[in-house]
Amino acid sequence: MIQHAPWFEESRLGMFVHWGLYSLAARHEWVMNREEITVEEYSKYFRRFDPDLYDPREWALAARNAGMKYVVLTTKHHEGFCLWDSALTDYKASNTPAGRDLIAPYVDALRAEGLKVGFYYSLIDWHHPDFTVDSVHPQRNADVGTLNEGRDMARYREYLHGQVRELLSNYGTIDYLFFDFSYPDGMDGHPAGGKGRADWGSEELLAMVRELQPGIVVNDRLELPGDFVTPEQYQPAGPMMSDGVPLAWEACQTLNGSWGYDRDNLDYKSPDLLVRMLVDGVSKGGNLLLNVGPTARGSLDPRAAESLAGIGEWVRLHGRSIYGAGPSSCVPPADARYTQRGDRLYVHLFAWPFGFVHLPGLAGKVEYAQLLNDASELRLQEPDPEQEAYATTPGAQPAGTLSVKLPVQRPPVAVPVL
Ligand code: H79
Repeated sequence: MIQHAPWFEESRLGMFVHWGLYSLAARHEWVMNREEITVEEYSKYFRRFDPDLYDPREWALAARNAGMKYVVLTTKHHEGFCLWDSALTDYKASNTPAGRDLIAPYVDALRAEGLKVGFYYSLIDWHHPDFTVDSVHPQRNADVGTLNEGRDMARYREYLHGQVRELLSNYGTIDYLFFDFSYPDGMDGHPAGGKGRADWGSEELLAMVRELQPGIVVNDRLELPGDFVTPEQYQPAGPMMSDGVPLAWEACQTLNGSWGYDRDNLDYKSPDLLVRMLVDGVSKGGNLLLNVGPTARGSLDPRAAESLAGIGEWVRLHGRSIYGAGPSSCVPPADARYTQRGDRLYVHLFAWPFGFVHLPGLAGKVEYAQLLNDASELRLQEPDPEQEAYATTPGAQPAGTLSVKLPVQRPPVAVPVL
């Protein structure tokens, strides 16, 4: 448990928003890197950034209806473009056709919906003239030596600290900060190497963050321990630990493999899979930060909105097994996960068995059982001691197994709202 911010692990579900100039390219937020686009070429997006449909109240509403408790927006991604009116750069929304600070209305909209406010800030910056060309820089295959002449990471570091100071000073209470990311050994063995703690001035930066926002939670990507760890696009095999102590963790996941709006990518995870990812995470003590990539006009893609609605429908009926819940010390049967809150054990069945679900070790331990979606009683069948004596054949239930009678059909999730 994060002592100074219990809200974080109680929330379990948040919304990540990736929005920037890459939303115009609409082919992945790493487009500048993947296509080795120069700062100059990339400016075609800066000149055309005109989000006429931007209404963060819609994002906030979609998040709330999906059962999310916090939202995290890319104030600046690796491309270097800033959504707020930073005094430290001209590369910002206020100098595009958008013509204004886009972070203030975002913060206001979240607060109005009772959501916690999160910022993502990229440590990497492919636009800043002092950020040295390295193994993930778009110009990594050019003459790095020449390109790095006159670049000075000390000046970039000052810029980075100044920008974080702005973000944490000018928008009231900020609950959450996601720095992205360190790669000290570089990527793919590229001779230009990578960046880490010394480049970012991580200790000093983190101290400033805590001083400006004492209640904030910060992730673990400064190459220093943070408040929580951040598996990206995978689910850990079990609770995440360090020296035998459980860590707070949050898996960030995409809907379709891309973080930024990716128009032609139709590889969407189904709401059913997304719910299983959420449940799997909570059963292992983690949060899910689920991403959407709004369009360059600022609206949510209808397919993303549909996914969020699907999750929301499930969470509305099953939230008691998610919010404030965590792992159980009991071991679930195959194709199932347990989540637990106090003395309530929640059994999530990923495959609906026929007739009964058999729960090893729970005989004599359960007072009452019900389905969560409609609070209908489930009848319990304690093991028959005479039968148990003979339960030595392969496939027989182990001693102490409680059987719970189920309806033949998995109950429908959706119920009419009256
Ligand atoms: O903001 C989202 C991503 O853009 C960013 N973090 C999330 C939250 C991110 N993308 N990739 N990474 C973090 C990890 C880096 C992966 C890399 Fe590669 C492997 C960089 C170089 C090798 C994949 C292959 C990306 C570029 C080439």
